[in-house]
Amino acid sequence: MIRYFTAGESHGPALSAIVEGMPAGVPINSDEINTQLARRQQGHGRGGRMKIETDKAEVLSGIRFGKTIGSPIGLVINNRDWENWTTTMAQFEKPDAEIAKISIPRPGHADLAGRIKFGFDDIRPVIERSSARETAARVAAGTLSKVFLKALGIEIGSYISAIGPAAEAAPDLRLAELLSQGAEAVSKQADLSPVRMLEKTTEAAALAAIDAAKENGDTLGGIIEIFVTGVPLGFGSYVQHDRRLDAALAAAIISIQAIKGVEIGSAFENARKPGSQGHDEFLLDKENGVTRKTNRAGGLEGSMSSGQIIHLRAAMKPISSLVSPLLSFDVETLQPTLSRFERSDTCAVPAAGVVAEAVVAPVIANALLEKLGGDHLDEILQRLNLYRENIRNTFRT
Ligand code: EPS
Repeated sequence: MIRYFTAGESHGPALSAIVEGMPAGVPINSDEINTQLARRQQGHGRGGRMKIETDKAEVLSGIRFGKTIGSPIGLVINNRDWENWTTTMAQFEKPDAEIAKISIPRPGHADLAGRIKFGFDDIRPVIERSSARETAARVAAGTLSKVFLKALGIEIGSYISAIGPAAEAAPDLRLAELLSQGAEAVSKQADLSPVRMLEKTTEAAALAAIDAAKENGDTLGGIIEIFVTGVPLGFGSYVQHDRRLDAALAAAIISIQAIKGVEIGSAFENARKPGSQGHDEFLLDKENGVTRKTNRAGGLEGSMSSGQIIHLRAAMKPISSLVSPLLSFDVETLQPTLSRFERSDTCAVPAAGVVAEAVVAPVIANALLEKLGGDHLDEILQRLNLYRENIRNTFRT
């Protein structure tokens, strides 16, 4: 099974990740991780930091001659901004220079609970590790699983359906066509847009909304649509809470900084409908076996993959570092005051879509490994093909 950890402070020397459990034989092109890191840096509404960084991952272990060798994969992404923070973030000797302590927590951020929980006399360490800068390391780590899955015919993609008040009225007409080519086709199309949207009218409204928010010292959240194509039915399990694939996917998405909601399929709309209109009826088809006209369940039934496209939706809150201050207080003096501004983005929803793809990948990869096992890509592909063939034979009439 694949496990990974990240380390690194936002303004420390580097971010790093260790990915353990990646099967051997997965071809990894050196550009693959960096392409995903560059995608994560894009998007209208990003702040000054993205002008400083050009994220590149160095691979320290686990890959030989362009293929994984089954051993832990070490990844490092240097922070170019570190050179501006060597005093504030000095690792050993406390510098002689006076370093201003931060004592005013930003509402909506980790600042207050982190400061009290860890017993700091300064909010700085909380800001450093809770920062969404950490998602660069997660994208690097998750890309390995994404590449592994792609080699097995399983693709992950995303696009943005809402930013602040700019929300698409209905899914773009091209969505079904793009998904029929595989979920990465959705991402490719979305990546052509500065807000990763498919629908042009919504894109224009989103760009205007971000510009207005920036002007007002405000921030915007939004909604991310995530798809996984090529997953056969029966990954995950209903037999125990920790084997449920829907729960694992929801947990992975919620673990992304600033994500406050996850929906599977059209769950919230379904909740307002009677059962007769809230499911995906089976249709038997001579050519394709079992088919459905709808995918309200988002490709997950009984906590297992249903064989339909997995569709997740994530709600990102507006970033909690605002130029326009919110009401706060000073933790040292207990005096009410306005929150301080920490350099940030106006909107990072497009980037969060790329992060969502990356965190979903190891969950799907693990569901696959749990079902089929295997230590080498070829062995796993053989098993998956046999499983797919068995499913096809079951439905052959
Ligand atoms: C972030 C604050 C900003 C963002 C950062 C997330 O960082 P800084 O304070 O250095 O300007 O730019 O995002 C990234 C650095 C990144 O790579 O995504 C925060 O507080 O979460």
